[in-house]
Amino acid sequence: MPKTRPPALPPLSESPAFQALQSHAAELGQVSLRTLFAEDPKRFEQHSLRLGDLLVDTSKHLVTARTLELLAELARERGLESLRDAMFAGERINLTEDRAVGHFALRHPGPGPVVVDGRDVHGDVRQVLEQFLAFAEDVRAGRRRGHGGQTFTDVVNIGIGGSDLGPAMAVMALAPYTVGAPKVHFVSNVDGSHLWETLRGLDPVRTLFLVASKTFTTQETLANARSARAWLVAALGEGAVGDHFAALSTNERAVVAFGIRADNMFAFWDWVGGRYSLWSSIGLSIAIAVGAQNFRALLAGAHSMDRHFAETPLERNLPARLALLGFWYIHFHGAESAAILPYDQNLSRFAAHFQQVDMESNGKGVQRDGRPVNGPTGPILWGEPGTNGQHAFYQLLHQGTRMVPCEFLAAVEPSHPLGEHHPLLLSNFLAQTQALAFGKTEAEARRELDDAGLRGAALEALVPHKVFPGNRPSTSLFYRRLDPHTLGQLIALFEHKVFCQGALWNVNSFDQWGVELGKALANRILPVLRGEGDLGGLDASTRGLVEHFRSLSTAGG
Ligand code: G6Q
Repeated sequence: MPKTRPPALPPLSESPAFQALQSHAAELGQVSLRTLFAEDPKRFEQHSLRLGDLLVDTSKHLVTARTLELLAELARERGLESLRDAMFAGERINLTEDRAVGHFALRHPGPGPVVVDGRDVHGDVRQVLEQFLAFAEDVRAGRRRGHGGQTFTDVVNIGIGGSDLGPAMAVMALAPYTVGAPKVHFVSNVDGSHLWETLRGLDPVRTLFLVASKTFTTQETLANARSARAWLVAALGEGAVGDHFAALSTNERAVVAFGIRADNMFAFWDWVGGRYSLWSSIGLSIAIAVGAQNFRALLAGAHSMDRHFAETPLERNLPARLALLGFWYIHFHGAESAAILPYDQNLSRFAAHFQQVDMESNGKGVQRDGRPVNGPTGPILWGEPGTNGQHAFYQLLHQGTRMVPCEFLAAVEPSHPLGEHHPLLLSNFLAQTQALAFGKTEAEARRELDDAGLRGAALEALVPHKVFPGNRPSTSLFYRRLDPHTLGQLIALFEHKVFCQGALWNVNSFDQWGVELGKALANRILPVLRGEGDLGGLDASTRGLVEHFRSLSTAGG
């Protein structure tokens, strides 16, 4: 299977569609959302998209129908559609690692063929899926037991990055579907506190460990896995390891060398990128938490978004719409960051997961053909669930000096109906999008203060503080309820959004060379911390820090 050749794209500034967008942006100028809504009574209908029960309202954006046309033109000019088609054809679009990008194949229900890298992978994918779902069901039903014959009450997933964030996010998102299942914990950080605090209170007899590592060489994961193994062996003896450890990996040799039985290992493939791997056996923790049927529904939801992405014209295409709007603010409004704000407590880790997916995929300064990019690329992505964020950082969103485009997520039906809680939550979600978009003018602020009885200098002194500039764009994603199918749709939607933006900037969204240098340097510093190495090779700052460590540390001193 040949690699997809990197296109020789001109710099954005020389692209005709980009230039047309520049003129258009100048014409639009400082147009306000108040004006855009006043001029077009059908704006909501025209600017919102749907897929099943999922409504995506993009009307509160500083764009017109013409802006969207020009953005779609730009996407075509940058080859977004052909790159998308190449991904779905299983081509090696991850050029620097010479790999196909096949996470879509993991959620394809069949019938096959589903071709990745020139091979029909459908049979292999289904076989491993059935194996790990059967394992999950056995654990849940108590058919698979620990060394002493007891059922598992706790499952600890040990992994980091893509082998942690996606599954941890999904297990939390689907918490209402986990009733009666073993409790699933996630340990990722090499900071011993993470494992220690997790294991404190767990019973080794009833604890199952899943070591999730595509490469099975990751320093943090192996350190945690070794310590977990020692904890288990101290309580139950060496013979217990086989019954209490499973591995999710592509590296069978290393798994077996660690002492995990080959029949407790669930494989996947090098064409599954770490941050796109929750659909593979890396999702075993999710399957144990929610059961096989719900895991299948998660896959089905994602597949429905794959089909939408693959088949819908760019003008009505959800991932493309989100990507193009994000691009518009980065290039034409100087936006440097973007926020994901779920009004859905169970999506508390959604922003953290997409922080990795987005920033590791598109935080690049070099194009696919090796030339530097000559403009901004991926945004700084962040977010916390509402309404907590309102009492923390929304001040900056409303009245600060930066534009932060926001993506709100909310469910029509609550996961837990509890008195008035859900209407309260939703009224806050809707109010925030309104306040961001339409703000409060000086005249309105003055009138309000006047109504409150303030007059003269006291009133004038407060007016500027009470003004909300508005024109702060947001997308609202409003779905029926956060069930597995919907979660699958949402995750795939944001994955493909990142893909589209990568295509616009012509960066390889599927490698992550930027994480390598720190790893290599840590390996060089480790012996120095142990007191084995020579300080001479270190820069003055790092040397000073190491000396401070040595002077205070009981181990080093
Ligand atoms: C994700 C990255 C990275 C990776 C971790 C864990 O796309 O590749 O976050 O998932 O470094 O790697 P292993 O699964 O190999 O331990």
